[in-house]
Amino acid sequence: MKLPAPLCKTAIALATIGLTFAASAQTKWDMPTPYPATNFHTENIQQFAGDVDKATAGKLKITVHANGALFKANEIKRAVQGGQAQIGEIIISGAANEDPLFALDTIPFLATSYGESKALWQASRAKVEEKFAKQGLKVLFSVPWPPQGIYSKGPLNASADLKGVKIRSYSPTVARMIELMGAQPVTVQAAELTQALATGVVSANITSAATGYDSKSWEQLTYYFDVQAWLPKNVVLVNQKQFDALDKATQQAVTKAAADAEARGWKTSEEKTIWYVEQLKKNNMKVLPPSAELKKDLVGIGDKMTKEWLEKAGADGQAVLDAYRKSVKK
Ligand code: PCA
Repeated sequence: MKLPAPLCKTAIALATIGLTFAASAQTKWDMPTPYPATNFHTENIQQFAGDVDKATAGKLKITVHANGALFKANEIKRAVQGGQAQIGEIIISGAANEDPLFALDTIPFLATSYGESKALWQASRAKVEEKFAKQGLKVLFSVPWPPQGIYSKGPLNASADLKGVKIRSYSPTVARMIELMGAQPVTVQAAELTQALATGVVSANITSAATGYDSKSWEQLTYYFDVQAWLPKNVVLVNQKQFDALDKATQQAVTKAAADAEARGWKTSEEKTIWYVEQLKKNNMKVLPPSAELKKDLVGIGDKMTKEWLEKAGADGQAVLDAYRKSVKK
């Protein structure tokens, strides 16, 4: 049937509106993350994206770009702030130079178990959220890494055994600790770690059993000292304007999936810690507790770093620290 010209035009216009509507009814977000696809943080995030997809019947599609493939670890935060990516994952302490509050969970021996780490997050969450909010970023959820230890080529009895050694660091706080050990910090992101070890850019490392496993530490390193010095946290941040642009139901779906991801992530992190340490042993790494002397050295460094942190973090920091200490009686 041939429509009269004016009607035909209207039909085309309506069809065009229909198409535009269909296209805008689906929102697509890119989500850069720094860690490998098989890491438990990334798997948790994939599940988060899947949950959002399901809850919104495909209205919000989040594509996860793992391993620093879309933006490198140290570029992700700025990309989300600038809207080049809508959502992303970072390690909070990677941003420690921007605000001392971001360094809190990487102070040695302040919070060393999952229970303490949870209490520290509860005491600091509101402040951390406020700091990110000032940068146009909304915190969706945060999940800790397993406790941190030291990887080395040779045995360690005291921190002096690492004097002058190039140790890989992932944040300004870790770099400060390495400096206080009399060693040389070299910043290397997780995605480049295997190569940095293979080429001798660094010959020791401070991280969890998880990242030791991901980077096949046993290929270059022999010892893992299970110091359990702190549990740094990752955080998933969304550009606030992009979040606000979603309809209410979609916002709620994101918030709900985020709360589920946070609960699931904490549980998996804790449960998988033992498995990760076992993999190091299976690959012939010597897994040992720190000697009394090494532990004493590191606790001393932790005390010094707590003081330094308080000087920078001021009254805000003191209040958070007091609340934390009160909750764990530490
Ligand atoms: N793994 C990350 C951060 C802390 C951790 O356990 C890394 O080494 O980069």
